[in-house]
Amino acid sequence: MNASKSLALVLLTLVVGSSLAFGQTGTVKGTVKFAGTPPTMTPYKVTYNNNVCGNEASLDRLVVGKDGGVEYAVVYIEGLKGKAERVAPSKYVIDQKDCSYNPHVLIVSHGESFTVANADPLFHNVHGYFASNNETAFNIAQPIKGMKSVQRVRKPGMYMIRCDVHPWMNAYIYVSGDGYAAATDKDGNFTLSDVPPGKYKLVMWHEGWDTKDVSGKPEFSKPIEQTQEITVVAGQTADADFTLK
Ligand SMILES: [Cu+2]
Repeated sequence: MNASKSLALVLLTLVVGSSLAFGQTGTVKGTVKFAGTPPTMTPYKVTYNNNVCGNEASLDRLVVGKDGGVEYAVVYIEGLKGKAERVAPSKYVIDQKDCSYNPHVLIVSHGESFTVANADPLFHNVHGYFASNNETAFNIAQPIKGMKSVQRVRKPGMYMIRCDVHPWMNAYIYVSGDGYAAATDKDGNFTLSDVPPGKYKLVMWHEGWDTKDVSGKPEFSKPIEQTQEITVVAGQTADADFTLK
């Protein structure tokens, strides 16, 4: 076989192979939206470290974009375990800048590690809690600007992160990012791709936004969870929309 014929054969194999793979799985796509006018989120008044942290901090509890789309909701398929992404911890990063966590919600593949970085010239500690019972999962001190720490999270589920020095700093890590979990974008959109056909329970988790001040530390209301049944058909897209109010 000459070179151009064998190249054609390779290309044909690739095309057939990828279309088969495409045809065997489906997609789940949808939105998380806020119905009506969202409540006004009061910023936290910062009274120290103002040169770095500013005078007011957003708690990022309810972030509503275009057409009521809600950012930072987590959508996942319950009980479906699949392709955990095997990637370097440097791909999963929570940065601390201007006394705020970025991103506010991070999805990490189960069994993997993530990096926390400190871009601020002051002390932050990254205190991770199991969201299920509020017990400490990890606690990392980062006193110096430029520090990076790698943390492994073996147990799947939701983790909340707080800074004990700056009580307004809060973020979430959802561990199980095996392709069947996603955080909504700024307009409330999510996509789960390469889902094997079947009937599933789709879960939408949102951290909740009611906040009360307890001795200068914001305490948050319970997260909101909604579920719906979905049917995934090979080569098709199942739509799933959620509404918060
Ligand atoms: Cu801090």
